[in-house]
Amino acid sequence: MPAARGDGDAPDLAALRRLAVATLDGNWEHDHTVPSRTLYPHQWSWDSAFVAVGLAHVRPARAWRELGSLFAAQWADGRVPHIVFNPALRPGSYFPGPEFWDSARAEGAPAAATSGLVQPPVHALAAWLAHRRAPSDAGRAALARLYPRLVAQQRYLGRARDVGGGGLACLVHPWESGLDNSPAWDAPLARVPADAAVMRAYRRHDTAHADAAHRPTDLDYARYVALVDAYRDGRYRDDGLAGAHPFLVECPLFNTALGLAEHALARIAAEVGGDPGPHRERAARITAALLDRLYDPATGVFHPRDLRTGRLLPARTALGLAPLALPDLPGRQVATVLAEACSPRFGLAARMDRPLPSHDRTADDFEPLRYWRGPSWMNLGWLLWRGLRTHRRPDLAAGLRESMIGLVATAGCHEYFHPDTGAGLGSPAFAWTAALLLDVLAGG
Ligand code: 9WN
Repeated sequence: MPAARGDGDAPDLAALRRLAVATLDGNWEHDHTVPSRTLYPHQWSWDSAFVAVGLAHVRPARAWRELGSLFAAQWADGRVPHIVFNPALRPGSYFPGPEFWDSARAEGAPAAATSGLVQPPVHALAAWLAHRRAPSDAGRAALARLYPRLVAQQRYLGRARDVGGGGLACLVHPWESGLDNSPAWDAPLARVPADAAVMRAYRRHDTAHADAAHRPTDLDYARYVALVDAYRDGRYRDDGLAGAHPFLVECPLFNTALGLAEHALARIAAEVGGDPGPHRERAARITAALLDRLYDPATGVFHPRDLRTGRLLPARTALGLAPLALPDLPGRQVATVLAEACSPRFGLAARMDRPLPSHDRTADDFEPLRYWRGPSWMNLGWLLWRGLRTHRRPDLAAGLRESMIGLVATAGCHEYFHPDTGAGLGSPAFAWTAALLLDVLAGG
């Protein structure tokens, strides 16, 4: 049933806005927003950043609480954990839960139980956007409190995680990319020794709430578990990662977020009495490192680098389009990335006939139903939409915006959408879909 279609089938924008606000209100949990009441009942790192962007339009005080509660769980080394567990929930409400991560035994972990991994650092951008959308004295004070924490987050990623030594942060687990089972990770993940039977010892929570055919497989999960085991056994220390940890990759989307964070921090610094200069310099260095290490002139797009082999990973996923969001991406790369985005692989157009997919729809391993292996996701569209406006392509930005609004108007605030039909998939009341829709409706 259409969620918010008006007369003549045009989206009813006011109804859509109400639906988005109701979704965010329904997922609000004392000091944060859960991505989904069923599938993801705790607090997730990059979800909270996207949510803050949307909340700033309608519940600005909550936007600052959202970011504040996440950063209250920051580790002493600056890492912002990818999950902050809600102690009020019963054991088993998510796998892997707090007992599996065992963060209490790691040095510098906060009092709250958390995971030991990170997610793309989109928080400085979110904080800056929240401030711009709803400027207030309380917001400025919250921004000033967050600033040193955001700087510490960047320092952790830029130092402890620069395992490759080339100025980019490296990921130690596919969960850190936010695109967990993207085909980009297939080759490096396949080298992680694991047996799907290991999963008999655990109870997956996701497949109780979502179709197993849409989710990562048991073998994927066995490898996810093995990677956490390895990192946790070293108490989540990053000093011996090089040459030892079985999964080490540099991701274009993650490092785009790292660069965007420095651009945002430069503006935040100027606002709260800090020095924007070092942030601008770091932003320029990150863009240069992305070009140097992850851009492939043969494909014209960015690819993750596998630090175990030293090679670029060949899959052409939506990760490779993300650097378009960088304001200082040179014109040549803007043109080649746009050519890829507008090709039949991704189908971006001023009038889109299908939603933006998360993976090359012409690839053999494109799967329209399985999570990050094809379906359309609002956060990927939103990042690209921002890039299109930054690089002055209002025609394409308008086409993508219309497509994103159309998805929610037809299917509701689903977690992700079928890349051909636009049917809603995954969790039906998903927070970042609602939040980013609010931003898109407001024009960014
Ligand atoms: C593991 C919460 C998170 C998102 C990720 C998405 C999914 C978790 C899972 O859900 O990951 O972190 O259980 O599959 O891949 O991007 O942050 O919405």
